[in-house]
Amino acid sequence: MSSLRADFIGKGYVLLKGVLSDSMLADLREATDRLLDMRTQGVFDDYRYQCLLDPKVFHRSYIDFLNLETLHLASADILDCAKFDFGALACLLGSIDPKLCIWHQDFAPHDPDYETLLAGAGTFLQYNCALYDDASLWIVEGSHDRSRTEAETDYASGFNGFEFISDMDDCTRIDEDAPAGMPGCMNVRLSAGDCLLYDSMLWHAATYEPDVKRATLHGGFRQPGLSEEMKAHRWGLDHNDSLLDPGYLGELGPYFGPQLERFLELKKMFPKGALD
Ligand SMILES: O=C(O)CCC(=O)C(=O)O
Ligand SMILES: [Fe+2]
Repeated sequence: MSSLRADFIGKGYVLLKGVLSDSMLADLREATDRLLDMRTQGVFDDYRYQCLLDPKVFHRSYIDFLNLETLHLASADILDCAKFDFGALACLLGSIDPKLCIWHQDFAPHDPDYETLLAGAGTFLQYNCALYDDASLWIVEGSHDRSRTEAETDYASGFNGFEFISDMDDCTRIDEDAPAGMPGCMNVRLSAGDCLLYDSMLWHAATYEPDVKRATLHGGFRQPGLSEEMKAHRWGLDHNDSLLDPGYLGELGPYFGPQLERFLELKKMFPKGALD
């Protein structure tokens, strides 16, 4: 087994330092600055832009990013397959007010796929690739392939009834150190150009600080076949409708080209994606 894969399965994440060149960073920042301006103008008011390949915001640098060899080869190593499925591309943008994305695993114990997802470490991954220094994310290392501990459940239950993204003030009334009070947690500090590949079954949380500019590319890959097997792995197929007519994207490149073909096949099979 490659050491990247062993590391990923063991800890639930791998940090790739400096995967974006200066010129790619500059191009991507040009693209995401437009998103941040749109948010300032009130075009949308979310903490993320979900479909970066949408023609309203599309920029060629996103295709260059999706063909980035280092990211592709590391993902192939971790997933132990040369070709894998693409799970859409979003951008995390922080918030205009102090917020906390509360502690969660992307799928909770009541989800029918929960146990299978815990058992599937190394078959799927999600990434946060930072265009600006980004210390938003918190994780509990090693929590991706085991049941929740009582201490974790107790701490998280302090925030029961809270919105997924809540006012930081409300959270610090529960725990003045939130999110740092979660047992065994650590803060992930990404420098611009770093990329964290992680298992979305890790306990994770994120702080959104208005004074800190954030534009972090967020997407994922999964082994072929998982989308057919499990609803949880159909994330992204329900949106991105513009990709059905992808001429506007131009040249698709060696990695993203075949991934888009397969994405469109899956989208036709599961038009409602994970919402089915
Ligand atoms: O903002 C982040 O880095 C994490 C967001 C997240 O965990 C989610 O949307 O499920
Ligand atoms: Fe999450």
